[in-house]
Amino acid sequence: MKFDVVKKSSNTSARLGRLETCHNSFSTPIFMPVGTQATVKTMTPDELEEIGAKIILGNTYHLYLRPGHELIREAGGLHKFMNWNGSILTDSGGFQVFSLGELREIKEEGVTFRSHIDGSLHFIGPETSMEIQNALGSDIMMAFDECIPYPATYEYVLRSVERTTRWAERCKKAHKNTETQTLFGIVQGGVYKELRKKSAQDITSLDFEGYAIGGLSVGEPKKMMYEMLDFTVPLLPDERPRYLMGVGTPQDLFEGVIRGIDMFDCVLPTRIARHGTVFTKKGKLVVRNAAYARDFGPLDPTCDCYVCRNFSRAYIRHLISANEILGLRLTTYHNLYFLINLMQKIQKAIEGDYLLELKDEFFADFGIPNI
Ligand code: PRF
Ligand code: ZN
Repeated sequence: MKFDVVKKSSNTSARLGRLETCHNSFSTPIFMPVGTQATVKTMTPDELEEIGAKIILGNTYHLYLRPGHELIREAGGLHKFMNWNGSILTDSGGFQVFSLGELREIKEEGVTFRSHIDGSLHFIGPETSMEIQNALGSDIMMAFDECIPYPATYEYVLRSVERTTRWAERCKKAHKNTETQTLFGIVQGGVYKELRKKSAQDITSLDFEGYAIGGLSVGEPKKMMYEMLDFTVPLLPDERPRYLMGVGTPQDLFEGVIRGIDMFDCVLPTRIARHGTVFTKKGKLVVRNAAYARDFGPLDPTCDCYVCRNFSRAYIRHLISANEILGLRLTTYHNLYFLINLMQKIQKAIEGDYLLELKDEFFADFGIPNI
């Protein structure tokens, strides 16, 4: 992997970057659609390419359980298995396993958990996570970390930060395909500045090719998340990509980029799409609502995506009401296009150094209070 900062914003911490993997190269900041089960739900790889997606996210936990990483290795890796020729970043399984609650047990060695599919007993630790991600053949792999829920006590977060560092060291040692696969470290620390600092120092001292900020957007107030970013991002090396994990509302994309984040992923656009909610320039719109039964205009009159050029709110509402699969495909396509297109506008705004102006305009239209 290669990463270059191409241009810096003069009045924010935003930067325009260029990231190159073995599969493609793309500009940052970038939004990564989530493809947990070797598919971005409802989207074909051709459609992803058409909307300008360059890198998607896959999940170690899910693919290990089903269909199994050995099967994907046999298929020639995840890219080949799902026929996606762009880049893939895989999450380590840490976060997904920790989300299981009662079904898991954390020890120094790793995490024992029960499958959400059939209740069978499994173990993932730093070494197994690396082995699985090596088998999947993702372009960017994530270290196996412990993501702490909010709220958590200082003592608990401290112990977990120390463990995440020990696990990160073990990940570096266990990572095999260093030529073709890049490993990112993850900074934790909850909402304690002191622990964020400790985690950032410990993780950066291990010298990863990129750094993620984990443990945010886990229930803390938004203001607190932005404060943590203000504090943590400057502790990361300037010349390496920075990834804010699991964050990606339109507001968070702007606030993250302004604070120096280069990569984002979030299930939000695809998840709300499947519940009949779409992004528009004027904010979110629940197209499933009866109010749109006779609205023959596009989802977003300012959007030039395939869906907005060809279908009406009334038609899409009808598809969703009738439980027709196409409804979910169209809302998903539009929502992903919306965020990817927004990121392209953000990239241009960094290039032309008018990011804050774009943000003010976007927030005003979308209906986000600008502090
Ligand atoms: N760690 C990992 N994956 C994640 C997170 C984390 O902290 C988050 C937190 N927002 C989302 N996905 N490994
Ligand atoms: Zn559209």
